[in-house]
Amino acid sequence: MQTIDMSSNPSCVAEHKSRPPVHAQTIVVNPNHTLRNAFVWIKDGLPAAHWTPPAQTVELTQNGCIYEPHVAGIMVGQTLEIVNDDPINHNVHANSKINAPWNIAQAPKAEHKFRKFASPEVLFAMTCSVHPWMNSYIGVVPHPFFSVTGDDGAFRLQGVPPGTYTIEVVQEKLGKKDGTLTLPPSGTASIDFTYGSQ
Ligand SMILES: [Cu+2]
Repeated sequence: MQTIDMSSNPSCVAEHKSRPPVHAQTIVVNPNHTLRNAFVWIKDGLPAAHWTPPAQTVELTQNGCIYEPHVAGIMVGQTLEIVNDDPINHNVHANSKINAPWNIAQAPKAEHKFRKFASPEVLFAMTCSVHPWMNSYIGVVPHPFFSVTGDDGAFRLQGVPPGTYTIEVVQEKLGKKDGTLTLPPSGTASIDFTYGSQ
């Protein structure tokens, strides 16, 4: 991925004086040729149930004019906690379509902001109205069975009841794929997804 050019904003550049160059995270390929930052969730097949969101917040931090993490999952009704660690203004814009979109300014080192999402929505972009290179993605899920692939390309969904499920993976640039997975009454099951030529 290309190095992000922050030269239009010296304050952002200053934040990176002692850091390595920052690259766009549109597609991040791990050393083992797997994809990082792919969002994986159970799209269909769960029994009808109300899943209570955890009290723990999901944090989205603006640090050096970059969002961290780049991709996050959150449950319907769970709190997103937005943090500005930078000495400059940011403006967080949730580009959601099912949930009402919002746009909030956050001053340097300001108090944290808190937002919740009322409806499932996988996946939408968070952008910054001040810094065009800033983006991250959020998946809002009605249950706790979601994951974001890490530096080994793997995902793990734990505590899933036995059943047959549609598992969907969503990558911001490469799009969506799904597959069917049957989980036996005890034990585990696995599914692989591949993008590009095979
Ligand atoms: Cu910004």
